[in-house]
Amino acid sequence: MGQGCCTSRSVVEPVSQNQNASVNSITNQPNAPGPLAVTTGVSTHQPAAAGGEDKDFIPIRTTAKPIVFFVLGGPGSGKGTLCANLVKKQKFVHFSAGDLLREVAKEDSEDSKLVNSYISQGKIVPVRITISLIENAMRAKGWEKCRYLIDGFPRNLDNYQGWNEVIGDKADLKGIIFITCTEETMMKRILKRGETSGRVDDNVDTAKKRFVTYNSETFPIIEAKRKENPDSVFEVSAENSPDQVYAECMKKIAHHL
Ligand code: UP5
Ligand code: MG
Repeated sequence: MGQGCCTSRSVVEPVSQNQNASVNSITNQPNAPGPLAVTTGVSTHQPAAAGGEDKDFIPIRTTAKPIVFFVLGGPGSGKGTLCANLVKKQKFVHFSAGDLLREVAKEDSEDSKLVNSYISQGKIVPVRITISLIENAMRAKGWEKCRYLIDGFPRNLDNYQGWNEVIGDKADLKGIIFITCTEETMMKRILKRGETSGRVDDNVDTAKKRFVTYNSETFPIIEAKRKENPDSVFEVSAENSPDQVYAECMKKIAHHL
């Protein structure tokens, strides 16, 4: 399963100078935080006494929304590998939806049989299962205290609607890190990993089914997001070495961190 460590995060947004420490004046900003947000007037500089004016006092706003990036790309393209580097170097918290589901598949329950059968056929597990795993995992890590990479989700329109219904405005979704890779490279990587992974889907037949599902259901989501807002899709080629993939990704997302 993906891993990472939480860091206390403050979204620091200096507002105009000459404003006293007025919380209301901050929440009245057009980009005011949502219902879970906390606003504070914290500054290293002490504000002037009530009624006075202090030119140097700059209030700071702290939002209580987790920052989220979705990480999408074909099967075996290198989503998990890139995420591991982002965790190591940028202190993200990483959840692979596939890993969360594989944990469920190991249990002895009705859901586990269902999940196992979907994964073995390269099909997409019903969103009610996946979204609750993701939300629980984020809450267990501290919710707004972390910034998250959600790897391999959303995989289709239904997944995306599930996210919007359950999490939606409660998170600050920055966009999709979209990893591109040829099927030839992906197949080679899957089969190499399959020598030791023990994954029920790391074989030629299931990999081919995963490619079909990716092309017909996941790729259209990325295209739709790109059409809606081209700046919310951060495309990265995964044909190069993991270090180069990481560097290219950082160039694209750095200004969102
Ligand atoms: N590798 C990686 N990057 C490399 C590089 N730059 N150069 C050389 N080698 C590189 O990498 C794969 C292999 O390639 C590794 O051996 C790695 O060392 C090497 P990895 O980083 O693991 O690729 P990744 O894209 O994460 O591959 P994965 O197989 O995990 O992607 P999938 O999207 O197929 O799998 P996932 O686990 O996300 O989902 C599995 C199944 O779960 C799905 O098919 C579906 O049935 C189900 N699922 C859902 O139903 N809903 C969900 O929301 C999520 C999953
Ligand atoms: Mg993976």
